[in-house]
Amino acid sequence: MKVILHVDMDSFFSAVEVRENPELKGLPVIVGGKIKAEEEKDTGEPDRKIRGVVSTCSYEARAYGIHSAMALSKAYELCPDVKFLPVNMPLYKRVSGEIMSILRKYADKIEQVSIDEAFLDVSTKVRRDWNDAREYAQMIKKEILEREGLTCSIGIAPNKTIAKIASDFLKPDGLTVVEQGKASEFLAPLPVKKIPGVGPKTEEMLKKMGIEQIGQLTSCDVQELVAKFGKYGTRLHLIANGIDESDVEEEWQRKSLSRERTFAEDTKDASVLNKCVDRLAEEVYNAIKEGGFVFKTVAIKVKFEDFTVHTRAKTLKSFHSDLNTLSKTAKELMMEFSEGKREEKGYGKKIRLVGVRVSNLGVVDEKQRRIINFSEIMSGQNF
Ligand code: TTP
Ligand code: MG
Repeated sequence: MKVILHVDMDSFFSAVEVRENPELKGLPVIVGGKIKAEEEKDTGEPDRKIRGVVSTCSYEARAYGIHSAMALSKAYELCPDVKFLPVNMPLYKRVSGEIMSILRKYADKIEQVSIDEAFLDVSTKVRRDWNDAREYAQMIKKEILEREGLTCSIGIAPNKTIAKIASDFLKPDGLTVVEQGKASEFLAPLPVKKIPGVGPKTEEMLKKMGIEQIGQLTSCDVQELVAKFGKYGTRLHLIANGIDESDVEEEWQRKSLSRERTFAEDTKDASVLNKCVDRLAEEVYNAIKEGGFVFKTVAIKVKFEDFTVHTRAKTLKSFHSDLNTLSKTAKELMMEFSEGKREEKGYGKKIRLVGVRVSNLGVVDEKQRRIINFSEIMSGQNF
């Protein structure tokens, strides 16, 4: 039995902001505007003149008709009291990484498809029936809620497309199971736009053909769909019939794991810097442990008060997975920037941000008793 889960976080950016600012709980909240650079200070003041669009909003804001991609000015018109927060991408990326580490533990295979959603193949984890699958998903929801304070919606189905449609079926905090053999029954009454990839244009064209619900696609002549949409026509017909053979594709492109922190006040204090490196190393270590990774390369990043960025990396002879090696290596690398040396090198500047990264990641394949190396590439991007 093939069991696929699609997990999608609820009103992701705004849910994270509400978590960080509990006084916003229960209020209409929008996150949007221009992307806030990591170093920009958040004024906390709603800037009604701000241009840009809503990235997302809380479900309380959605009750006013506000939605993603709406102009901020329009959102304020609909709800003058709405709380506005600028996009804080580094924060959401970090939370996303933590959520993906939790999900990874539950999956045979995982494919992250956006910052807040992933497909999980859990076929070998769920052995008995679809009730088993439901309980498994409840465990995942519980862990995400307990550890991250966030809710998600999950769809469970025999294939990816139905799982995705199912996760969207009940939101927020939903759980929808579509059992094998019940797919077309589940899909039939849904509007065609629920099929991933069907945008307003396709929807309009289908409407002209008299097709508004997914069920109507099943009784439609495939040739007619192919004539209108080419190959995608065949796919539409298959999906409507509950068929999708695509596999969950593991993200072998994962190359590094990192954590970084900006100090409240720029510092030169070696003990503060070392403490910070230790803490970051521990956070990275937790992510490694949860993901079941091993690492070969440790790197640190330092951003000075003038925003110049320097990185130092060391590749070890073999794979490691322990905290001691990680923090020891990171602190050794940090020595380069310790006060004496910095002055010598002409740096002599205060530090505003420190980051710790591991790359050259592998996973231990217990069956074959060997380490599968993700990639030898060490990319300097997206530290
Ligand atoms: P979504 O999962 O589409 O939306 P959501 O998580 O905010 O709400 P829900 O899933 O409960 O319906 O997108 C995930 C994040 O991506 C979202 O929190 C913000 C960002 N995003 C944008 O920045 N612009 C957009 O137009 C959309 C749709 C999302
Ligand atoms: Mg979402």
